[in-house]
Amino acid sequence: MSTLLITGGTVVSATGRTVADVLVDGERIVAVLQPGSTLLGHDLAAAVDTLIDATGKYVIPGGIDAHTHMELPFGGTNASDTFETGTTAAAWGGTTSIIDFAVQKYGEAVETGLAAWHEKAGGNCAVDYGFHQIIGGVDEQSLKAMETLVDEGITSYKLFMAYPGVFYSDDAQILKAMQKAAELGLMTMMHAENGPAIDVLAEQLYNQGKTGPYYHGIARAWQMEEEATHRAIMLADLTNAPLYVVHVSAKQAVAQLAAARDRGKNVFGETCPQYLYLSLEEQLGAGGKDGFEGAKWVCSTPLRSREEGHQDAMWQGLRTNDLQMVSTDHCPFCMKDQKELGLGDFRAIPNGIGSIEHRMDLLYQGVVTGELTLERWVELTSTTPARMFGLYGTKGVIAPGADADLVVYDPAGHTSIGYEKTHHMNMDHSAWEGFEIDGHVDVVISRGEVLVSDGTFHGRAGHGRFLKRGLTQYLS
Ligand code: DUC
Ligand code: ZN
Ligand code: ZN
Repeated sequence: MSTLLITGGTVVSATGRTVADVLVDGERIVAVLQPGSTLLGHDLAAAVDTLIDATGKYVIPGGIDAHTHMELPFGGTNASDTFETGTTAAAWGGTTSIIDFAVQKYGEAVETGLAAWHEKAGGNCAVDYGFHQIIGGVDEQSLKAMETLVDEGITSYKLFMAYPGVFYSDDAQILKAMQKAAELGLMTMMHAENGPAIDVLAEQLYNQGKTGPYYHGIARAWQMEEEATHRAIMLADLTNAPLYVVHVSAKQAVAQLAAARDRGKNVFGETCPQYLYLSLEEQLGAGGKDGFEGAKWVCSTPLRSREEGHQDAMWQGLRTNDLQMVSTDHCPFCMKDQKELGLGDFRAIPNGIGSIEHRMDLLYQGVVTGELTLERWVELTSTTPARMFGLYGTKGVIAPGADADLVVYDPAGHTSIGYEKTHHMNMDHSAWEGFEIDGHVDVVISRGEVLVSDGTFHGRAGHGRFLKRGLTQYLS
């Protein structure tokens, strides 16, 4: 068991900041100390195996990305990051835990889908990992199978109001699943878009010759997100099931969440970096309405119009806690052979963007520009994900007894994002090409092991362990 001391950094939590030393023994944090303190006469700096000087830097709990899709089968192909490449990229970016989505396909047993996910991830992750369970076919069998999820450490499951014929659940199925979830204490995660209506709009656009990626954003209109968000909230209200709406991008959907929260409901929302920074006009429309460049940014929910103010509403929602978290929805696809499946038909472009490596940096820009406080940055990227998904205490906090998942972040550093520069995700492009970041992930530690330091990766596939999660710790 090795020991490690981080000295002189500003330790940031969700509620404050203080200059302190952090002592790690083996996999755990054992003390947060006054800087330079000698513990019962021991010169700690001389006694530990590893000494890290964090003077002038922030020491934060490792990032938790609660929404990733490694190797997700989608649109006739698979998301291009394996658990090894995706979690390695996560580590480079200061994320030390992920929660990925195990998939139950329609017609398959939940247990089979879950076992397949354990098979893919086991022994392959560089950082710790947990699972949510996608229920792709709500029926008597899958409802029964939900009863065993809590014992498996899987305390949240996802339904889709979109993608008819693939993952889609209708209202009757959602109602039944939420009733079961309320009984079991499971968190219902919802992809809230009206899929059947979107498919009609998409077909109409295609038939008019509007076939480029830009029209993906037109077909998936904000009304489709607002309506589904409202419907999900009402079904959750009726069944008394806590609800977490994933990848919120429309300002009208945030308003629906805010209204429900104002009524005292356990309704939560997540947004993603792409909905804070990118837009329908600039990215989906890159290369013109009929160009194909925009395929890089085809994801669902879609990027929204900047003119309409959705991006500003996301930042505001993060400040007011109408949105509680920022996850990536990391679901990377290469342009070659993957996004290209949708050349001439935007409906066939696999949906997803790769961001796992950049979430901490991109959100830190919100601190730099004054959108967020330093403490809120930590809360949105680590502490709330831990609380929301039953990991808090072990993860999401710098305190004695917690896992030593720590990031030393240099606010005076700089990160130039680019495919040829800082890119470890298994993709042939970067959705964040050219983004210049004020700040730098200097050192990344997972359960006491230094994964990244001095611009070098020291981690390994297999270090990451499966996280058996408890029930949500966020309910009011
Ligand atoms: N949205 C995406 O962009 N990709 C995967 C699934 C989803 O809902
Ligand atoms: Zn989704
Ligand atoms: Zn997703």
